[in-house]
Amino acid sequence: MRLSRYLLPVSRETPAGAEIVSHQLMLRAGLIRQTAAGIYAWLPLGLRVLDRIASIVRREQDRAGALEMLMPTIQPADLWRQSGRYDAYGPEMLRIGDRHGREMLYGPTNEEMVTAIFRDCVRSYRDLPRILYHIQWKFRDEVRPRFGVMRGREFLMKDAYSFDMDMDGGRASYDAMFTAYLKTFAALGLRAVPVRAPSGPIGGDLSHEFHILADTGESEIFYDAALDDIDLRDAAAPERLRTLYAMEAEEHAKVANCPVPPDRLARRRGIEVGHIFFFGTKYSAAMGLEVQAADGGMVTPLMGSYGIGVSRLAGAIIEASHDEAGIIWPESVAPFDLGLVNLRPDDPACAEACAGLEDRLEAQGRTVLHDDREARGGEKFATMDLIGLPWVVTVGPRGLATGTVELKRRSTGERHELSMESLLARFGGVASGTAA
Ligand code: 5CA
Repeated sequence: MRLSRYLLPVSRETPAGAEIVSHQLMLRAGLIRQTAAGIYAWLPLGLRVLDRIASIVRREQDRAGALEMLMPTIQPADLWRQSGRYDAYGPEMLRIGDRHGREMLYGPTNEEMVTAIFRDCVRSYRDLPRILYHIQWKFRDEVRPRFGVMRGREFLMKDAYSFDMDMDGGRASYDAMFTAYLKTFAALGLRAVPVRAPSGPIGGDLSHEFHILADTGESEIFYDAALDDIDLRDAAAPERLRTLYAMEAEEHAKVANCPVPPDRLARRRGIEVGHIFFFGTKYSAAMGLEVQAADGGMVTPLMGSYGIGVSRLAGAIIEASHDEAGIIWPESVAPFDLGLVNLRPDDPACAEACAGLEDRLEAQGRTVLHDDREARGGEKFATMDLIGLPWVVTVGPRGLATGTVELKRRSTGERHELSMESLLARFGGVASGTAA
């Protein structure tokens, strides 16, 4: 992609009203634009990141056996009357009337709708267990939308819903999602701490929030520092993470005898990027979902719901990975794998070398943002640092004379000269975006 044909409104100035670094950087790097309080348009560069985050979330849901579907954003109020949540939800729900005067709403979540759909599709125990999910926009009329996409009013969520015949099945679905979440966040280059959340009347430990540790997080977390040493690639990691102590400050304050010795109790701020619940028959009973069991009797399935803040993750990743110069995208979600800076677009040899490199890297499955604009080198480097592509290749007349280009790694700043052939070999053949 040539930058001269792209839409990348970058800015040097810290935008007014953006309090945290991820919000500032998302605006400055031309990823998003606010269109109303808590509502954002995703510009071309931002959309690439959002799509890559969503596809990692999708991949891990699919691997866990969940089935993707797509439910509408607009829902009839009657559905929510069946569960009793229409009035209970309060002013956070955006209520809409259609031209016939029917009461509608913009969905803040989908328990009611998925339960009604499942109820209408399924009759027998043979159709269970199932986990259904979708990645869809939600609307919550937050009192105080802030921090950009972190606490928006319109936001993209992955929400999954499990249906099981009994408690053992319900627990297995919950565990499968728990493990899928750890894999998802690890693949996004993040270390997430599963925090036990109060689970209401059901009790037990069947609700967890997943937090990314960052100083600007809205929550405060107390946890066993042994968590920091767990290797996520270890097969036993999910079980250890589930059992080690981690609580939000408010819950931690209620714990009479904290099992963690004071010198091992870590206290950090966190951003909630995922939340999973097991709530039994709460919605299935209210909405009349019943299936026939093997013995002929009728059973009300047990359900859980599992959310990930897909758009919030874009901000959370930046909070966890940036420096004074800008964003440092993990390779798995970077909007382009490489930046290509032409220091002298007016020099035919440089222009030809860059065009050739762009084509060949793309043919090898790499995505490239090629800065072919007439602008000073310093400005181009600053833009590349700001938008945080993992690798930047610089081509100039001096290097070309000896057949070399410069390769810089954004995360460490380390740079070295290499031939174009070694560059192509280094970024060859792999579609996933990891350099050798
Ligand atoms: N029905 C359940 C799970 S499917 C549910 O809605 N859970 S939730 O309220 O915890 O939301 C799930 C995730 O969405 C949160 O963990 C958070 O990452 C994200 N989220 C919630 N509210 C917002 C918001 N206002 N802006 C951005 N992301 C949000």
